[in-house]
Amino acid sequence: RFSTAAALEETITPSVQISYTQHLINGQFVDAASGKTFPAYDPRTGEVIARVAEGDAEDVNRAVAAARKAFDEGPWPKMSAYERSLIMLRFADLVDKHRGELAALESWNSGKPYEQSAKSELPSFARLFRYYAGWADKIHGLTVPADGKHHVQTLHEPIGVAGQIIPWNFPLIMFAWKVGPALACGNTIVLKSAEQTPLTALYAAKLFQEAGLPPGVLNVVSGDGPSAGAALASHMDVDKIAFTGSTETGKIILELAAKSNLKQVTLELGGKSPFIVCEDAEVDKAVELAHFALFFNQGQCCCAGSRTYVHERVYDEFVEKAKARALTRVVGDPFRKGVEQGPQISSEQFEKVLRYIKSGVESSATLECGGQRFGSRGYFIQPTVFSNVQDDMLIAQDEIFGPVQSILKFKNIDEVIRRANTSRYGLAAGIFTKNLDTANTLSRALRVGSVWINCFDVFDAAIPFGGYKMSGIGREKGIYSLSNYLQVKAVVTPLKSPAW
Ligand code: TXE
Repeated sequence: RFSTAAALEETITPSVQISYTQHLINGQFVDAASGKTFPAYDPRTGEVIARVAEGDAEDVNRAVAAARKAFDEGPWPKMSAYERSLIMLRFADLVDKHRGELAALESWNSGKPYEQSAKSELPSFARLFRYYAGWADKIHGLTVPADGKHHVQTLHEPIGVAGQIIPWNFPLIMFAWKVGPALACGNTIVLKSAEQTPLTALYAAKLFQEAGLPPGVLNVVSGDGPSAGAALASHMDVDKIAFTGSTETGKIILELAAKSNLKQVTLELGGKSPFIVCEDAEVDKAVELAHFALFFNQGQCCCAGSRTYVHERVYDEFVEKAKARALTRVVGDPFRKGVEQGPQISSEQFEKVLRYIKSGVESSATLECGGQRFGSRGYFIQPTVFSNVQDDMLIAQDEIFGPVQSILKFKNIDEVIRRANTSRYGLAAGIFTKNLDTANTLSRALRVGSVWINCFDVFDAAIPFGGYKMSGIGREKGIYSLSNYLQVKAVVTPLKSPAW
């Protein structure tokens, strides 16, 4: 039961004003140096909802200069860590206070269900900042037992100016994964939001000013990747760049960092994650979890379980039920209660997903359901299920980033390990089994950064996340993310007393 296409004709008006559309540089909202603006869209209709300052190299220069000054002259990196954590906690309280507006803005500009934004993503957003606030005053160096008569210690210092480039699929959550650890460690920041979703980063940055963050510590520039993004990645005064997006762009970022000042780089890139349903699986539960693993957030998740491997013994039943479940997925206006799936983010992504569906049909996978756009305007796509998918098909190899489930059959564990690991990606995997030996064998053998056993997409602030292979470099969240934003300095002092 898709929601009726007619229901899309009357869009629900979100209850929020778009108040912030300029760059935030040095604590001030300012126009682009060029005076240019670009449109932000409502993906339900393709209509323009705001015009936003369009940053280029000059705006990035200004933002980096502000961040540099705020780092070099302080007070931020020199402030007591406790004071830094209090500002982050105040920010989290303001996020709770403005949860409704932030969630409405997030859903309006990205098309994700409002209930998902308000009940899951905004609480996680505030939680992430509280988590990192907790770290701020718990970052210690070590005392080192070096040979000889020396007192040796390490200082864990902030790196300096962090450049951060984020994507559009989770605009606020990605903001938190980047900004949280950078601030906790005492860095200053220039963040470039995705051109598809510039609005919530500006709103959040405004709340940070209100929470008492000193000017220049967090600067937000909106604009395109090849202009503003590339200027940030290649800037000589940026000490570190963190990026989330496509593997293709990740390679460009690494190259720009190498060609400029060898700034440190962390990358969180694409995926083609296996979701493995073993022969002992309770099929109904496996179907529901595999459905969530793929279709959540319109299928626009880097870790989506986009290769559903099902053991031959339960395969036929699984395919039948996966199709039935996809047919009941409620597609519609993301502001309507009960809607599970809104539109894709943009016309580009909409076209890309439809191209992959076409390729699946042409490569003779079996189209079980869906396959078409949904409705006649905006970027909605029917939940789509393919069975009989083979490893060498494009739909089993490339990141589709849409509501398209590909089901593949396997016979035994060794085979599925080999096949799951042939991907160039290694971001995540799901395993569905009651057998502990099978779960242990698979979780150790799979070359991926996250393994979810009988669960999926568990994104606690303390759990590290990142990729093997071409899914990225480094880990975000948890204790591991702090090292992305710290330099280690060894300090050596001779010991004068021969006895001590
Ligand atoms: O990604 P880009 P796009 C994947 C997904 C999607 C595909 C393309 O498969 O279909 O990528 O999406 C900035 N220098 N993911 O084109 O280009 C850009 O402005 C510096 C997976 O949107 O990687 C944006 O802020 N920056 C992913 C960010 O990079 C540049 C989430 C991401 O855009 C740049 C999104 C350049 N030359 C897409 N070019 C995930 N891992 O979650 C672009 N950017």
